[in-house]
Formats: sequence, C-alpha cells, structure tokens
Amino acid sequence: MMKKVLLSILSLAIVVFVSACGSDNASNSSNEQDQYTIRIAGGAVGPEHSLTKTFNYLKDKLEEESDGKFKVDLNVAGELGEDREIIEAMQMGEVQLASPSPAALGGFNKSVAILDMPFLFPDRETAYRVLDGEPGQMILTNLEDSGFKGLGYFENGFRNVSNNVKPIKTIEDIKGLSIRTMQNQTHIEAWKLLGANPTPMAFGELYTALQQGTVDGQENPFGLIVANKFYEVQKYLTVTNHVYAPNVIITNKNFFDGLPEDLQEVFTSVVKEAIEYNRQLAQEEEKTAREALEAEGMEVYEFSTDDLKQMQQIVEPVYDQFKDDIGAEVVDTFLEASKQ
Ligand code: TK8
Repeated sequence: MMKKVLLSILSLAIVVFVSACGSDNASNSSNEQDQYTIRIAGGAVGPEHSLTKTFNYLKDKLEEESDGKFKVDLNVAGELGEDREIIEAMQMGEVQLASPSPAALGGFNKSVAILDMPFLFPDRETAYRVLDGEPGQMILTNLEDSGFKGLGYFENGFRNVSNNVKPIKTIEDIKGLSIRTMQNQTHIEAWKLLGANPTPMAFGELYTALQQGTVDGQENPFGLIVANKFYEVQKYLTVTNHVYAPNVIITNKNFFDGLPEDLQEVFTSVVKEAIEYNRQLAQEEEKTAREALEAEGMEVYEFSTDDLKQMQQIVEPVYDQFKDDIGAEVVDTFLEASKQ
C-alpha cells in the first residue's frame, strides 16, 4: 500500500516539474507550434503612399523574422475605417498594429496633441532626435493608460496648405478661406487665428468635400496630396511646412504583454527597422511628390521668410491656450528639447 502512495506522489511531482518547465518555457520563448495573428490596419492613405508601403514591409518582415510564428493580416488604405475607428478596434483587441495620426490618438490621451503643434520641429533632424528620445518616449508611455503600447513614430511629413480658390502668396490670402482641418482643437484654433474658417473632418471624407467645394482647401504633406489625388480637386499649393506630422505606431498592450519574450523582441526590432525604412521612403517621397504635383498642373508658391515668421507668431498662442489640456510638463519638455 505504502508503495502505491509513494509512486503516486512521485508521478505527481514529475508532472508538476514538467509543466513548470513548460510554463517557464512559454513565458520566455515561443514554441515551434506557436502562431500569433497580427492584424495591421492602415489609415485612409492611398496605396502608393510611403505609409502603405511601410505596412507591406512590416508584413513581410514580421512573418520572416518570426519564422512564420506571426501571421500578418494586412489591411491598408482605410479598409478597416478611419484612424479613430482603427484605434477603437485596437482597444477591443481586433487590431494589433496601426499608426494613426496624433489628431485621432489625441482623443484617447490628451498629451498626444503636442505632436501636431505648429512649428514645433524646425527640421527632420530635430523631429527625429526629440521623437526618438525621452520626450517621444514620454508620450508612448502615457498611451499605456489607454491600453496601448507605443512603439515609435513613422513619418507623415511637413504639412503644406492647398486650396481651389486663389493663390495663397502671403499670410493675408488665408483670410476667409474655408480650410479642412484634422479633428483636433489645436489645429482648429490655429487656422481661426490665421483668419480662415476651419472645418474639422475625417481624412476619408476630404476628397469628396474638396470636389464638391464643401471646403476650399486643406493642409497635408506633399506625399498625401499625391497619394490621395487631391491635385485633381486643388489648384493652388503653398509651401508653409507649418507642422511636422509623425504617425504614432501602436499595438494593443495586452496582446503585446501576452507574447513570449522572444516574439516581443522580434516585434519591437522589426518596428525599429520599419521606422528607418519609412523615414527614408518619406524623405524621397517629399521630393518626388512636389515635382509630381507641379507636373499635374498645381501652381506651387513659397511663403517668404517674413510670412513664415508672421504665421508662426500668429499661431503661437495655441501653446499657452492648450498647455493645461496637453500637460504643462509635456509642453515644456518638447519646447525645451526642440530648441537644443
Ligand atoms: C490618414 C490621416 C492623415 C492626416 C489627416 O489616415 O487626417 O489629414 O494627415 O494622415 O491620418
């Protein structure tokens, strides 16, 4: 009898030991049969845009570098809706990788709005240094309160203003124009200060609104104006570079935390590679897109240095006006870092 009891205790101990090894193994590294679906959702940007090409790059690299343990379901050009809908789907665990605009993400965490502030970054070198440094990480960490894990920043680019009514040659020419803005209060206020009539609107509705004359103009980087064919419904373009727009790369935090550590490392290292790829592509795109827009018949004007200075001074008050909303520490940290 005693023998039987000893045998069952021994076999129970072996089972406990093996399963413990198994579970340790699961939390630190994936097993051969592990398979995780990553649904990527790209915003409503055109199929030829650098962001869409970057999502295709991500699919290939994630599947390749995980030895097939990641299976990527790629949805681009707004197939799963606008940025806001994509973010909500991610919160529900239905999307695992996206890079919405700060305007859309600002609705889930107010500090993100700093990323869309006018004239914050004077050039790409400053933008990359600040976004990839402690200030940028501050925003990514803040996103965890809303269930996201922030992974870094892709490039949308420097925003410029277009319209279909008249050439905007000086700051005065903006007055009275109805300009579509993203759905963020800081941009709405900034264009009001410039004397325009701002109309906040989802990006996916913009082409039709321009075509029907619901709004006179809009503001976006050259690459988006080409990719979404706004040149078909916009005659005049003025180079203002009034905002350097990043897109925030996010995943669902529970999904990420549930991955074995080795796949978490694959995920983050592939995103880092994709950021380098994306920024190269976006810089080349900005050059070719401007030429393409002129070739498509758009009249391109450049603001004088004085007009740019005036534009920056006119919209400057939005920093104080939204400082409490965004968070004083965030605003001060970014302004300080951008001036270094
Ligand atoms: C695309 C948008 C776009 C943004 C806008 O989904 O809304 O004007 O610049 O990139 O996020």
